[in-house]
Amino acid sequence: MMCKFIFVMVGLVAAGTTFAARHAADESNNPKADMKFEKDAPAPDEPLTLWYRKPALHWENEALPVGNGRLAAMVFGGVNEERLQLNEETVWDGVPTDYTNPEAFEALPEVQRLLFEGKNVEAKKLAGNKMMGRPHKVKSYQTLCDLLLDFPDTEKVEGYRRELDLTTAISRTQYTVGGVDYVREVFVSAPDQAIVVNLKASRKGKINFTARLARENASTESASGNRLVLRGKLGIDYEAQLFPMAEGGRVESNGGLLTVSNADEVTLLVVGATSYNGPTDISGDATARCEGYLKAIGKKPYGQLRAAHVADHQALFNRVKLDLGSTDAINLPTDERLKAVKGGRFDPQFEALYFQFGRYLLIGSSRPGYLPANLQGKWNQYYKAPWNADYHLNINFQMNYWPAQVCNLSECHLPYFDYIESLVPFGEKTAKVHYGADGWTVHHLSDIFGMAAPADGVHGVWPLGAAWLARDMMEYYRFNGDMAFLKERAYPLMKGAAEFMLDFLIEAPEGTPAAGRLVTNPSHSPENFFLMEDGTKIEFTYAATMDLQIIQDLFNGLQEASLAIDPSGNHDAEFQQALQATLEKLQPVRISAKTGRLMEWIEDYKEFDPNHRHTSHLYGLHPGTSITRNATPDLYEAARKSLIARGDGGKGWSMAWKVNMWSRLHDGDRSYALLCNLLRKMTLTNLFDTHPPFQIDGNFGGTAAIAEMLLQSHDGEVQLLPALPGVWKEGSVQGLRARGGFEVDIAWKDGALSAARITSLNGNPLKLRHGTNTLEKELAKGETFTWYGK
Ligand code: FUC
Repeated sequence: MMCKFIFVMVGLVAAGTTFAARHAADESNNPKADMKFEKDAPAPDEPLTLWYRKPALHWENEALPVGNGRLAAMVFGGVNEERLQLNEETVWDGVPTDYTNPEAFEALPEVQRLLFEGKNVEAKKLAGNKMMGRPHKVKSYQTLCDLLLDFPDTEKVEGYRRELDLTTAISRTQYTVGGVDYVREVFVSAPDQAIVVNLKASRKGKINFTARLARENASTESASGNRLVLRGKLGIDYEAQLFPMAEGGRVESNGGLLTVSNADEVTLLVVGATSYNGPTDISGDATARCEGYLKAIGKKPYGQLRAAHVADHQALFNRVKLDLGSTDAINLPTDERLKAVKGGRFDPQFEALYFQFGRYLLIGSSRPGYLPANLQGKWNQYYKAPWNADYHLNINFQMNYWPAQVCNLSECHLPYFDYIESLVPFGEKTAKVHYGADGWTVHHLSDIFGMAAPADGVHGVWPLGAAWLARDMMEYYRFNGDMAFLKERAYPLMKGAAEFMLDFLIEAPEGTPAAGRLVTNPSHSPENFFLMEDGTKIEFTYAATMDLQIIQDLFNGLQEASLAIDPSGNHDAEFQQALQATLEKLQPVRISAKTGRLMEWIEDYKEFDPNHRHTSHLYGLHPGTSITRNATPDLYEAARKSLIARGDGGKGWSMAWKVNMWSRLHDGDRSYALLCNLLRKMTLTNLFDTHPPFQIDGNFGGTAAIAEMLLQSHDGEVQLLPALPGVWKEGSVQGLRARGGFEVDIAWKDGALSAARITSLNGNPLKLRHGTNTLEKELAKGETFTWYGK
């Protein structure tokens, strides 16, 4: 098919306009030209490729992400101008800060009394004045800089295609101008810690461009070896350096502008670093770090850099394969495919692509030794990002890591735990200063400078963050069976979070619905408002259902951990007894007599917004495990009613959460309907999730949800195809991981299991389930077993 695209881009950048002024106009740095695109680009033969027939105009929904966990880039694929927006994970505004507020503890008893007396408005006012962190705002994660390439202007382009190959983690732009084929590849290497841009042409001497690094309030200069250097200071110092390697032609660098003339092939290495050493120390040497990275790379040829990068990426990416079937939609460019999906087209390979894209994003934004993925992974073009691209701890950050274990990316989980540990000293201080409590606590968001106090508004007075984060350490143990991790890292950290709870929990007085029971106070159900009897709209309360479920989950995890460490039951016995006694006295989760749903709050309040995006009170269903079909059938059915009442809408992450919840309710078709909502309503043409705006948790939650539809292991057994939708008639998945330490391959046909191949990683006993069929089996470590479901 021959088809001609003509598009006109408006708003050419006037020569001499400052970078700051242009950047303030947001997308104005993006490639622009009047250009004709002729001849269709060929469809790729690799189904795990995102590809397009035009350059990206907009960062958020069109540019393509590449990253190595620490550095990241968004690639536009322009022809006359290329914009690469670059990130380094520690480029945060702000400085190490003590966020605690010594007045908080004094106000606590009065706030608690007011809440127990039903004076929620007064309690909220007092808490807002006295209990917030000082300061109670964090600053933003920021862009490192742009790399802008200017090519000789052209008006006629043939065979244009830009793509992102998930299997190699390379973004490639190719086109033909004047009979010369140009290919540009961009990747971010983990082994070499650099952003690598390679430019090739089909004829010698045809590579001509200028390059510069650009950012607001930064200085740029040329340095030895034709390097470009960009430097600036927030609280931290940040720096980027570009080093060119050219074959043939001429390379010059003057005043921060690199000029390449008539080269045969060029590779640009961009490195970046800051002075950040950790939450309380920003005295590092960004320049020395950048120079160190370049020195370590030396003069490695492009082919060697590329091969090392691909091998490193594939060692992680290739572990999981998913085949849900295919249609000829596979031949469409990704934006057209998404449009067709939005129009209702069934495209199961697109769903598999979306699944693998989530895995790709985790590999690109979370690597051992570095910071974990924030609200935008590591991809952010702003100086003030939405929600500062921070770490939100009341669902978003945790959701980022839901796919890590089940999707066989255990290494990518490690930054999450390192980060949690880094919060402990700040959490200990916050527990003492704000609550007079032992242990550690964090509230609903954090940054890279140790924020643990209540932030933003009164909904920030929610000291459950540490408990939720800590319970995830148990998940790492459940999948990996790593006893050293359990003993040395998970148990102490979970114990610290539980110690805080033992002090924080308070007995509800006579006359309250929870009289004589232990409750959290103050509390709220993130970030939902209810209506009090007199019609007052408020979110501030005590004993929100989610709190109780998180505490139950954490304490049960500690009991399980203790038994794993010493099966005779003597490990940390006194503390374990305290946990058990507290669990017995904890306010139980209740079902509303009026609606048959799980009660979200201590009283059977009406929600202000019945379709609110958070489904916090169903935490026990997912990601928690206290609500299951077998163990708590009543709560399980009440949870179903609650989920139905909440509706099928929501923000990106909330839709993804609901897919996970419907999977736990074993309703494959409803899971699929919600997955379709996520793809149709909350997915941009570059497959980024949109809250809106772009927020990466929906991608990760969506990927985890697809895995959850195919495999579950939270209820003491490995369940095969627990929520398989009718439309996925035939398919297979390989390389998923299950709790207990199993690698699982599954094939199905006509909706029924064909075969499952289970490999034991730790020699634990295996209990398998498919529908009502079960099988128990002893497997030695490394042993593989095939089951046909009967
Ligand atoms: C929570 C959510 C919002 C948003 C923010 C980053 O506060 O309620 O929807 O996702 O995190």
